[in-house]
Amino acid sequence: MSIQWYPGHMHKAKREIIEAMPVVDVVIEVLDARIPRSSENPLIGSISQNRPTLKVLNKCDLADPEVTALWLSSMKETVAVSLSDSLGAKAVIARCRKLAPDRGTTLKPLRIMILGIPNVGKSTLINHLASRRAAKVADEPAVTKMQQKVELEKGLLLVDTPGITWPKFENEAGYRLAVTGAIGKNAMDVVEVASFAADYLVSNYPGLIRSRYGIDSGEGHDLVEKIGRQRGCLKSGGLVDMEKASQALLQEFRSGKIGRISLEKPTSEPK
Ligand SMILES: Nc1nc2c(ncn2[C@@H]2O[C@H](COP(=O)(O)OP(=O)(O)OP(=O)(O)O)[C@@H](O)[C@H]2O)c(=O)[nH]1
Ligand SMILES: [Mg+2]
Repeated sequence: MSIQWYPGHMHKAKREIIEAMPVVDVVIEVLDARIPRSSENPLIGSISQNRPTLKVLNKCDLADPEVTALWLSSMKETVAVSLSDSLGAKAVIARCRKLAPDRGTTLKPLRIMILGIPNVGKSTLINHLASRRAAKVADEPAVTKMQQKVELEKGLLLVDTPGITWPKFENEAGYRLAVTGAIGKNAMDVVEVASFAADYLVSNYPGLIRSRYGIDSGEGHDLVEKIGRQRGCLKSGGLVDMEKASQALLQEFRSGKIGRISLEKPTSEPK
C-alpha cells in the first residue's frame, strides 16, 4: 500500500504561501537530515517562484553523521543544524543575508519565509532564532495551522508556515516520511510503516538493532513481532500486540533511542 497525505488544510496553506511570496526575499526550506531527498518538496521551485532558497538539514542530532556529511557535500546552498541544541541556528540567518544582500534595513527589511514538510522543525527554528517561544511547537505533524510573522529585530522578519506535503509521494518516500513522523497517524498503516523501518534498520544498522533489542535477523512483520515480544507488547494469550509493537519501534526510532540513523544516502535511488 502506498502512503499519500495531502489534506485540505495543506492545499489552502500552499495557496496562501504562493499568495504571500511576492513580499518574500529568501526562502528557507527545512529538510529532515535523516531523509534529505524524501523531505524535499518537488514543487518548491514553483511554490517559491524561484526565490533564493537556503536548505536547512534539521534534526542532525538524530541522523547518521557520516551520511549527513555526504549529503552536505552533494547539495548546494545547504546548512546542517540540530535545533535540539541550537547548533548552527544563528548561521542560518548569516547565510540568508548573503542571498539577499540588498535587504536587511528598516526601509528594506529582509523577509524570510520558512517552508517544509510537517513536523520537521520550522517553528522550532523560529523560536531558536527569536530566543523565545514565538511559535507553537509539538511533536506531531500539522501543529502550525496558519502563517505567523515574527520580527527578529528591525529589518529582519521571519514567516512561519504550516507544514505542507504534495499530492503524490513516489516509491518509498511516503514510508520514509511516515517513519520520521511527518505523516498524520490516520493516513498510515502503522504496522506496515514499522515493518518498512525494521527491514531497513536490520539491513543498514544491524549493530544498533542487536544492541537495543538483542535481535539480528528477521524481516519486516516478523522482526516487528520479535521486537514486540522483547519489549513485552503482548495481548492476552501471549500474542504480540502488533500495533503497540509498531508504535514502540517508531517512537524509539524517532526519539533517537535506537541510535543516529539516516534513512537514505545521496546514492539511493531518486524518489
Ligand atoms: N531531536 C530533535 N528534535 C527536534 C529538532 N528540531 C525540532 N525538533 C522537534 O520536532 C518536533 C516538531 O517541531 P516543530 O517545530 O513543531 O515542527 P514544524 O515543522 O513547525 O511542524 P508543523 O507546524 O506541524 O508543520 C518538536 O517535538 C521539536 O522539539 C532537532 O533538531 N532535533
Ligand atoms: Mg510549526
